[in-house]
Amino acid sequence: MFETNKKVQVFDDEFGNLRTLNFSEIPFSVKRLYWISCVPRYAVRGRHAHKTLEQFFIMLSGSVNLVLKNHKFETTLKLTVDSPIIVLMSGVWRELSEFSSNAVLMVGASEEYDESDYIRDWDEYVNWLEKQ
Ligand code: T46
Repeated sequence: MFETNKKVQVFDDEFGNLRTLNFSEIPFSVKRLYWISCVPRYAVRGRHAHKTLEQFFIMLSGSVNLVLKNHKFETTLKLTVDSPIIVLMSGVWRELSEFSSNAVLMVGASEEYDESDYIRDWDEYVNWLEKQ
């Protein structure tokens, strides 16, 4: 469902923080980056799954709650700048909530944007899962 074992190099000191991720750590070719910020506290984002898209999530600032689930499993992760990078496989439902006011989430994706890859309805998602 997801992996958290990717190595980030940390060069934090009294002059600030510098962290690096080599794309060789990521198990897919990165075709797209996007980032989410200025999310109001009441907002819930995501609420969908991807049929094929794989992604990695890096919290650049602040925090957010990330729920990952399917019809049999559910977990909630609180992502902060010190959390491991989350590599998310395809076929997982995700919901993002409780963005802190300074939250900036960067996402790397295995494909360019394609709305037909999204399943945005839970019942449709469960039907799709059962056919896999
Ligand atoms: C995901 C979570 C974490 C584009 O046109 N191109 C893009 O690359 C993206 C990511 C979005 N859009 C458009 C589609 C919608 O009109 O931006 C609008 C907002 O997208 P969406 O409602 O999908 O936003 P989130 O935050 O619910 O979901 C996004 C990603 O779409 C999704 O893959 O896993 O962030």
